[in-house]
Amino acid sequence: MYVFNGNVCIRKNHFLGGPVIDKGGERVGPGDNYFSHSTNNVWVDTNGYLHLKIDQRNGTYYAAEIISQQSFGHGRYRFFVDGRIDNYDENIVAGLFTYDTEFLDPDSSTNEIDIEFTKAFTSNTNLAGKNAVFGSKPEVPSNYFHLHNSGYTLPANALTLHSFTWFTDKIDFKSQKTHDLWPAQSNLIAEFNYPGPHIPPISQGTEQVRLNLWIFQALNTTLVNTQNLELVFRDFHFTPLDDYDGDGLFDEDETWIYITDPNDSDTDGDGCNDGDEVNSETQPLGGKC
Ligand SMILES: [Ca+2]
Ligand SMILES: [Ca+2]
Ligand SMILES: [Ca+2]
Ligand SMILES: [Ca+2]
Repeated sequence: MYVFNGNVCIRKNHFLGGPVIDKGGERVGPGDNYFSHSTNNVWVDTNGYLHLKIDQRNGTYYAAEIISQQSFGHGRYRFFVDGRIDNYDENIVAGLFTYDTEFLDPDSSTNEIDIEFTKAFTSNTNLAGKNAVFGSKPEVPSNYFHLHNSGYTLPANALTLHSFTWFTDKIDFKSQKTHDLWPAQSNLIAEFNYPGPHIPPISQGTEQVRLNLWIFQALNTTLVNTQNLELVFRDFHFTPLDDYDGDGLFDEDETWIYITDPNDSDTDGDGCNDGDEVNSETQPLGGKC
């Protein structure tokens, strides 16, 4: 069911099982930042939480990025955030995303699926006054970043959980308060079910998860609010889209949403399978068929 990459890999001091990026000491994208793998910028604390921090040394800001070793593919990605994103400087950007290194040609796109926290994307008037947005950047059309909603606002709340579920033909995004896997509806912050067409394909299994914290247009930007330059991830989960009993409902959804048996395609034994009963709004746990 779950693959707790965070828990397994934190012991090796490599959250997400991957190396910390050192982008070579030159200003690079995103945002023409210097990225550093110094422990001033990226570290895992004694609780096993990953810290990303923009750090100023000798008058220069250094941004942080980490990349997963594993390519996960289709499935549900959950990011357990601990941080007051609402009080960041307006030019800070945090990214939680997949990125495909097969498409590193700068003229090509990178097949991203993104959740981004920032107040900096003011050129898009739909995002004015917001501090978060769901999006993706498909291979075609090249360099086209598709913002999938009008942005949303993360509240003055430290613990938030953000997820996207990547299917062949859609992406479901969600942000919520609390770290409950299945929270009360009142804790939902934003949700967007994107039907395409800009869905990144699975290419060669080369896409990986990246987490970063950087400065928008860093070459020309001075941070005004330097009180909060950090983002903490308590955990990361990836859940593959398994349907063990072939009834059209994912194992995880059967266990937590529908309370049906993920190992039995017809939980109530009435001759109609669980997926059909959920879709036709009959009762998979009894009653009508
Ligand atoms: Ca199933
Ligand atoms: Ca079932
Ligand atoms: Ca049934
Ligand atoms: Ca039934």
